[in-house]
Amino acid sequence: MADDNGGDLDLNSLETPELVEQMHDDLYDGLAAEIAQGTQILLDRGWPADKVLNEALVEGMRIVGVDFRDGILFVPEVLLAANAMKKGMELLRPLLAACDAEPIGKVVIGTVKGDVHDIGKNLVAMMLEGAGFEVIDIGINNPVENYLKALEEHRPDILGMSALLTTTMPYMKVVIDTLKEKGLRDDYIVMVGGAPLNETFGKAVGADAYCRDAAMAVEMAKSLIAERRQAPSLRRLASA
Ligand code: B1M
Repeated sequence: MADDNGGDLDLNSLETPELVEQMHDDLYDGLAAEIAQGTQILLDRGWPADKVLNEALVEGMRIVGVDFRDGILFVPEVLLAANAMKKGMELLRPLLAACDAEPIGKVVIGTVKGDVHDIGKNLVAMMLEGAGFEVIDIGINNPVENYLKALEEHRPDILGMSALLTTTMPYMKVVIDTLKEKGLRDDYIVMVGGAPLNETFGKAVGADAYCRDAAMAVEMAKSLIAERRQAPSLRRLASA
């Protein structure tokens, strides 16, 4: 990253709004070290981690996404941008996940088969951890067998699935239908998310909730767990 005179630009010398704009440019250019430095400067200037995440990193990645869609950026450049975003997220992770309390629930989360997008899923995992959930992240490109294995091993309250492609999102139904066939569907709360999904799709595949973003995933997880924990006593009352 160079300044207008061709010299190295000192990110520390920028006013905060210019720094945020510069970070959008640096993310676009896949400059990981600069993104890490900019993230740290914003934190040092007192920005909360979620503000840095949303205004500097997620907004920068939104701009990348538009030019990727329009054929201005290609996979290698977008990979560099994703890598730069992850460097920033690494610094935010401990801040977003700081929580000493007992876990309020357990979540297994992973991106579905055929899909390697993991930034949104990682963000959801981080925010859930920050809200006090224990999160088991099974990564990307998961066939149904991986989900079943993780569910059996970890016995979570919630199964979370992510998909970013219109071609991979139908796989969520494969996973849910397999759970049904095995008589396991009611053992878990199933939450789904990813940019191409919507509420109607979530209902159609048989999920308990569609989550538009990470904040909503946290709210949903909390309220669905509370509902489920209350349900047995309600059932007892109904049969009394
Ligand atoms: Co891809 N890609 N990509 N890509 N990529 C998209 C998704 C696309 C929309 C770009 C575009 O055309 N505008 C497009 C999909 C079109 C479609 O299907 N409708 C696309 C395409 C086409 C492709 C390839 C096919 C390109 C190619 O090879 N020709 C290819 C497919 C690879 C594969 O998966 N098999 C591909 C590859 C890649 C990279 C590898 C280069 C890279 C991924 C790197 C990585 O993730 N490690 C990449 C990226 C970075 C993107 C964009 C630019 C950014 C995605 C992202 O990280 N967003 C994306 C364009 C876009 O979405 N604007 C694009 C930021 C993130 C914070 O948001 O992931 O939406 P998001 O997550 C949100 C919510 O959706 C929600 O909460 C998150 C946080 O708020 N959420 C959940 C997500 N998961 C959740 C799970 C939950 C709950 C909520 O569980 C409970």
